[in-house]
Amino acid sequence: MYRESNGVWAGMVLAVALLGAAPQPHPAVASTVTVRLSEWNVVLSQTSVAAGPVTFVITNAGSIPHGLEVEGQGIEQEVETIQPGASDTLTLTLKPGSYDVYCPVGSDSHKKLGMDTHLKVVSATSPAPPARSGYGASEMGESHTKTERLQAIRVTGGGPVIQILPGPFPFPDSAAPILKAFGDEREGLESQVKNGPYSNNVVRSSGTFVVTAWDKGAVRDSVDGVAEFATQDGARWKLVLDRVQTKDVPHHPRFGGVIMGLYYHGVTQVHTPLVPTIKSAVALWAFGHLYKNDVLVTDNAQVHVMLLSRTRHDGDFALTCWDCSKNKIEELQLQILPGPGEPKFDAPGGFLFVNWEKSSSRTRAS
Ligand SMILES: [Cu+2]
Repeated sequence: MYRESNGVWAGMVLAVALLGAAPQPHPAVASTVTVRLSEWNVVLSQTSVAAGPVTFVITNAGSIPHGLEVEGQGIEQEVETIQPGASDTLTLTLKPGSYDVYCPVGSDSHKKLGMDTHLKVVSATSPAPPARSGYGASEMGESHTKTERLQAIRVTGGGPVIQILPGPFPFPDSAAPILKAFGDEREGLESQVKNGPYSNNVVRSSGTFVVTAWDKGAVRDSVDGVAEFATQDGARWKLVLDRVQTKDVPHHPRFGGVIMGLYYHGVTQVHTPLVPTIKSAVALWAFGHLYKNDVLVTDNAQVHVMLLSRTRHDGDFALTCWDCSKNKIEELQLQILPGPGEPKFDAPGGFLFVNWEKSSSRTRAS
């Protein structure tokens, strides 16, 4: 950053003076790291920086509020939540070592969705770090580290099976302030307040569902599973899962990949608030082959699978909580929508939504 050049130094003094800060005669000038926050990335202007004072110039380029925390070498510092389009700065004195730089919003749900990166701080006396490695380079390095995680979960649907029909969301007042932050997507979501898939309009059903998901990081996640169930009208449906959707579609309603251990929805501002706040053991979006009474409906059904903390009462299976994140993780949800550009299904609301209320799971490293 600092160069022994009178011209540059004079310019910096002038710039500092114009900003209203006292010009410093001696170069204890903080290094600057530019941070760009969005769904779901933290991108640094450089991946390493010299030890000493470091100023993070943080911009929220996303569409929901984010924050920034720097953690490592005994330091744990964060900024206040930054609104979309706004900026903030954070100046820290950093010793050599590795630091975790992430978004702490939503009890680390943003971090799990990918808002996590690392900064290396090198001794000021060692050779200077590359001035700028570029945005792309830092992102690529991160996705490589993520591919090292390998985990599998097998979920078996059990307990009462219910079909959820369209109806009003039972916690509209709780969802309203969160919906306000959804910008462009707000309108589409508001129609779901009156008549959406998270309703108390429930009928008993029957069926089986076994699904296995592999979290292999980046684009290699995979899924395998078959669901068979009957709907209210007596139709028999069969879904054969084909592949995980890996493309991230921020931030509602789909995300890419298999995600384990996520706290989201409701108050977290992660995905639609028209689902209570829950903790999920596994969540994913996938494509599948859908059959109705043994006749193929589509090879391109869009499928959401989630094993989550229980959201419904025994008995009437009404939604029981706006914050359900402390409940036992045993509700297996299967939502099926037509493929992009395809007609609605011949079912109430044009979608299929079935829960197995007391399901079980096994995880293993693979
Ligand atoms: Cu965030």
